Amino acid sequence: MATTLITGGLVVGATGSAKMDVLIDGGTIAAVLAPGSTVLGHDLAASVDVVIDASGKYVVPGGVDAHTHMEMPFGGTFASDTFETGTTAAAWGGTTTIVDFVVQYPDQRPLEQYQVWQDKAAGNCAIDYGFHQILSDVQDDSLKAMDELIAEGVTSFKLFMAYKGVFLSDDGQILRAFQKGSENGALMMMHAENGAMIDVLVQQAVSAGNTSPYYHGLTRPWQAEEEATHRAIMIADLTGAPLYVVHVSAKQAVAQIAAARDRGLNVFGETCPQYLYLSLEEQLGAPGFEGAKWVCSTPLRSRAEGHQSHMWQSLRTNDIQMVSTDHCPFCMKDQKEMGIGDFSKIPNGIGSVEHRMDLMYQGVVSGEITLERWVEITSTTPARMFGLYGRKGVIQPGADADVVIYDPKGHTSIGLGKTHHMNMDYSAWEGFEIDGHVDTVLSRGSVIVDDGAFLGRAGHGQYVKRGLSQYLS
Ligand code: DUC
Ligand code: ZN
Ligand code: ZN
Repeated sequence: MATTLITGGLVVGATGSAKMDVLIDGGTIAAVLAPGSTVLGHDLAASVDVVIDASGKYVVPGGVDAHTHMEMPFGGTFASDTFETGTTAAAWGGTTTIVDFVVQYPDQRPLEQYQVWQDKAAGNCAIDYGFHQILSDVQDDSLKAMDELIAEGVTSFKLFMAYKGVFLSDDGQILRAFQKGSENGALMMMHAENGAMIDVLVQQAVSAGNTSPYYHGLTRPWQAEEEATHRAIMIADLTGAPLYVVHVSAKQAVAQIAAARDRGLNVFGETCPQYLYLSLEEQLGAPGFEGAKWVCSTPLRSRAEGHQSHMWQSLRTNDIQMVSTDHCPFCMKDQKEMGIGDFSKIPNGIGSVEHRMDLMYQGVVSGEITLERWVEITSTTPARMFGLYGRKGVIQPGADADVVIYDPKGHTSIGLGKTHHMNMDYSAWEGFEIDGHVDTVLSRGSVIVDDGAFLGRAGHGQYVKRGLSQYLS
């Protein structure tokens, strides 16, 4: 394979930035050198096959989106991105690794489902991919499967405190799974919402004729998220399992995570761009059925209550450690439309896998986070959290050459017919303007996006076997 030199750029890492040249040999980073370095008297630029001039641009490790649902069967339909369309869209936006969720529904065997997901992804991905496993039927067989899946590189397991009859595990089941996680080192992931409270509120709203998408938000109040987050933390404390709370949206849930961390527990939180930028009032409250575009769970929160600004603050203080998308796209036509007249039938999910790096970079522009923190929360920490660090999440010798050249003088207009490559008939981010641009994306040394052209291919992406979390204290 070719040798490549990326010259003149500012190499940005989680702990600092410096003008450096990056030498790539095949699929791996060979060296990070002072600009214009010669090696044993050889001018590197004249010796390599390809030189990429990154002057005036940022050179960052490829994004790691640790929470996606490609082709997920959910809400009576399937998430509309396939592994091919979803990973291609991710590549366009500077994400070079995803960690997707294998789903076990009740009565299904985790290992069989793992194989189903491997088959769906194999040969179809444009970027590298790993898997978490959803457990929705915790019994002896699934507990045993947790050990076997770790050997396959599936080292994190998601449980649900909501979605009764679909995903929900009761507290006893959660306790047993966490005991296993404490024993085998798995990272336990939690969808923390009190499903019993929510189910009653939903039933009451629909019976009262309150059926518009806005009520999705009102029937999943922050109290349901805070209570479930607290309960999950108590079970983690009792069992000693490390806990990662997914899609945190309520400031009160952040407070629970922060308090647990202050007590020294291995408790972590993820948020998503929608909880930083979008709100109950503006999006879910849009006229007519429009709000369905933003129906996801946990729901968008009230801006009047200050959740969004608090979430940015939590990213600065490390009360929340990283940002994933929870990419779970559905089209309006025939999918979201299933919930016209009853918001509870709207498939839950938002598509963002293409825009996470840009949306979070805009937080740098607006002064919410630093340039280094941008890299940390979108790449380095996700890699460490999910046992990929060293190979992913960092530009250093020996790492996979997953590199994004980002132009801070460029511009990205998000919207259908502009930058949209996800398989959706609308954009949840229509009209968002980003003061930056993903110019070039390399995946294991291959240029897969360059100057507005997709040069990758389905099948380039490889399965990455993950180790145990490297983020635990
Ligand atoms: N929340 C969503 O919005 N979609 C997928 C599953 C989930 O927990
Ligand atoms: Zn969830
Ligand atoms: Zn999810």
